[in-house]
Amino acid sequence: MALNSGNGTVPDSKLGDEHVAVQKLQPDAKIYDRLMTLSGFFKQQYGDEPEFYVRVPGRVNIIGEHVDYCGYSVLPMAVEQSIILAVGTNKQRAQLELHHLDEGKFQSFDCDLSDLEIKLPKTGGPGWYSYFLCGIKGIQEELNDKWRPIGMRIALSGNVPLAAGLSSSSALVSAAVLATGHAQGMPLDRKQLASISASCEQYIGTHSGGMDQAIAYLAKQGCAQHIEFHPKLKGTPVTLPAGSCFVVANSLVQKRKAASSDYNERVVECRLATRWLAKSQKLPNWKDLIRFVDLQEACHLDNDAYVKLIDQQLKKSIYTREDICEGLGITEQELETDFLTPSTQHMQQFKLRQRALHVIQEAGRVVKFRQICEQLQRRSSKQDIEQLGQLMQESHHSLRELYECSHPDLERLVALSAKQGVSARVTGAGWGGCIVAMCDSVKAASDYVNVLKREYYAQLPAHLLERYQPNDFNEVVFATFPSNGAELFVQ
Ligand code: NG1
Ligand code: MG
Repeated sequence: MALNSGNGTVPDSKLGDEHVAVQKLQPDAKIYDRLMTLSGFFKQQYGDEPEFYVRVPGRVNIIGEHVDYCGYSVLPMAVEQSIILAVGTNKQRAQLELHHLDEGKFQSFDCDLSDLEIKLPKTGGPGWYSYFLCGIKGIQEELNDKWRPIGMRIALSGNVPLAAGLSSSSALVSAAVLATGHAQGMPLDRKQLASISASCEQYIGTHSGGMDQAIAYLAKQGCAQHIEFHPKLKGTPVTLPAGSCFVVANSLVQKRKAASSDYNERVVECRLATRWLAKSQKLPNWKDLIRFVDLQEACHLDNDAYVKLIDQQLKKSIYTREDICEGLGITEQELETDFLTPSTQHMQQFKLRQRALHVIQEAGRVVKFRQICEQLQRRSSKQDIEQLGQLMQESHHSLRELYECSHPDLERLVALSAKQGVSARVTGAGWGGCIVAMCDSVKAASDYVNVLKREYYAQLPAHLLERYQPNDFNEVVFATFPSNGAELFVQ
């Protein structure tokens, strides 16, 4: 099997694992049955065989929440749940055709690719296919005048829970990027595709960081990844403590991030806090500094000095628009055009100190978490494992108190966990979605899951029952093991 590298044809074996290799689909592959079902559906829709398949996983973030867009590292792992695509191309007709296996829920979509447009409704959030269009647009912009309008017929299916903080949206965007890149004959460099995916998901209107797309491409089976964004994207495998088992529990409170401004409000507060601090340090380019990490570098601050600076410069109480304009020496007009994003124009109040403290301290927790995992490789100690749990608890506390992105139902799950002696925290953006919990063994995880089934899921209040038909709950609370990043198969 050979891959088009853009400047010739390179055998797969020479590309190493920084590239997505084209693999021959083996009947013993874990994903085989799902792909064959999708292949049958593809044939039914389009009358012929798909040319290739794509699989991109969702992820669970173990620690490092709401820090990626500030330039700080995170520690996620890919989950087994994924988006899969069956793809056929058509060089004669630049048409995109999308059929979701779950046709009842996701309406089919088609459009002309020579005139690609991502339309976002004023309310209600974007249609599911918009995420796919983002991916196509990402590759189109990257290739620029090398872009060829090639038609794509797609069948897709996904089992990543939606709007649950497990990154179903980025799995879809990243899958579209991979399929389009391959159809265009691009070299499939994992880091490059991750960066393209992160930038183009912003067409949805969320000013997110790059965590989800990075883990979607850089994940390796069996380990979590420490992902750094600054000075450039880098993934380092982190072996989780021997015997530990991570459990994901979905609160069933859905949070459609793109349909609300909560996430972007936090991004805006972080950017404002960075500029406020930069101005206080008399940096002439204070207006251009929008990530905490850039200020940290410009002022050579370690984490303790950073926290001290925040403590000295940012007040506890709420900043009004007037406070911000006066402090930064800008007009309200400038605030709106240069500092607020389209979905945050309405903001009247800002919390700068609380958001800044969360980010800087959370960034420290990520580094510590990785260090402890590495120590545990050399000598296992109960104390170290307890410290990991402690870090997860501190992260949750900070997300609830300083970042204010928890939810009463998530709090119930975290409290039930604490009662079992299990450390747990909200994972993903929050305001709903999932918690991630760390158990000491597979057996402990299974006992813990049973407790949650009994005490949370078997007693769902009416507002959650409406959305969820109870079954055995295995899809909403499960132990999870680190899976592989993006994959491409041919038959
Ligand atoms: P989720 O909640 O999975 O969509 C979001 C962002 C991440 C990161 C986390 C919070 C997107 C695509 N992803 O994840 O970049 O900021 O929130 O840590 O918006
Ligand atoms: Mg998402």
